[in-house]
Amino acid sequence: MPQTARPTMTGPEDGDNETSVVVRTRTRTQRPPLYKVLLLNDDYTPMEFVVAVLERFFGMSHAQAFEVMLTVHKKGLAVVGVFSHEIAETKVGQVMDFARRHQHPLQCTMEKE
Ligand code: TYC
Repeated sequence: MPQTARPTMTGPEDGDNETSVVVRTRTRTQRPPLYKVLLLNDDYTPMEFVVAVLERFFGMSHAQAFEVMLTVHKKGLAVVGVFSHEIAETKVGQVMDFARRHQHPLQCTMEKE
């Protein structure tokens, strides 16, 4: 049998019916949700204890801590920090433990921002 010579073709037009498609996938960067940590007022926890809590667990200066404590005292609550879920949970736990160990009814909670 005589061999039939054919020109060599490669690539998108080589007759294999393949079509090249450029696919661009949009990258949507997800920011992790943030949580507000709230300190609540009560009638019994001493002011200086609250100030100590804000200095110890939220890295506030004495003046800043005193100011925030007074805000909670007057308004009923204040946001004392905004954190990732894990850090917020840790802060709430630390404050609640510290208050319980000192037998103060101080309440600290978190809520999604
Ligand atoms: N209201 C308290 C008092 O008069 C002081 C206080 C401030 C308590 C802030 C809790 O989160 C608080 N001793």
